[in-house]
Amino acid sequence: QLGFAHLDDLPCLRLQFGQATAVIALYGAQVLSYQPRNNQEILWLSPLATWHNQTPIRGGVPICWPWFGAISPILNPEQLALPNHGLVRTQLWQLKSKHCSAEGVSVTLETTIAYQPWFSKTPNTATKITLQLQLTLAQQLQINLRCNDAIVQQAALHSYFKVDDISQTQVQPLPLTYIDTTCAQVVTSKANTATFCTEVDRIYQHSEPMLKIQNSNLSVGIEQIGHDATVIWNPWRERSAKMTDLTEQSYKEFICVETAKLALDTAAPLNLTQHITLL
Ligand code: TA6
Repeated sequence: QLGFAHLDDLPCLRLQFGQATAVIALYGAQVLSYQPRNNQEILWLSPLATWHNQTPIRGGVPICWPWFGAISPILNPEQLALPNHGLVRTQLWQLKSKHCSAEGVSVTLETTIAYQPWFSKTPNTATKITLQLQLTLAQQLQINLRCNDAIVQQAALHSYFKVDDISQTQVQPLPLTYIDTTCAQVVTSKANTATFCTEVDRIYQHSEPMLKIQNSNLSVGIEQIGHDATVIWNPWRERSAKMTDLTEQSYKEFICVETAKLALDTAAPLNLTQHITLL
């Protein structure tokens, strides 16, 4: 089944397949909820999330495109003030198609954006780029992001997963080496498992195709296809206190496991898939 829903005044689509439900906002094509069975929420959405005044929604599965994070002064010598995580989190997407069958329910959302690459030296040469996000609710939740233009681009599905207690949460298996973004250093760890007792902001290159979040009462599998990196993030207490759309307790309730394509060296069409499964 497929229906329209509103969260406050946010236009959303609601998908249902058996007991499973998913909600996706047209603003940012952002998945906000995935419940594989009644009242078992897998994703985390901030109680202070807002979408007004061009603010990205805090939680769910934000789409980062065509760059991830802040474009650093090295990549962006003009140091233009460009939004963190790209341009489409605050874009209104349109429902392009829908499909319901015995195997699942699927919607495709599309947005077209006039885009001039941040590294372009030629003024006024923006071209129109179309992005598609396909969301399929079946035995698992499948998210697929595609851009058929072969432009230099990064992308990430910046998923926020709900946890009972961040200090009892583990993510694995991860490579031993990662970039620690909190201190801009490459770190080699002895364990292939991430645990959380302080701020964590890590970029893992070449991570396993299937990751697992182990929480005190449930396990979630995250399969990634077409990605070259995984990002793990929890802001912990001090950093979240500076963020207006997180409560004091929020950091205890989520872990971001983000599947990403970060290499800037290829100009191939983008095709990223993330499958989320309750194990
Ligand atoms: O993915 C990790 C990260 O880039 C962090 O460094 C942190 O800034 C986070 O994403 C959230 O970014 P946002 O733009 O949503 O506030």
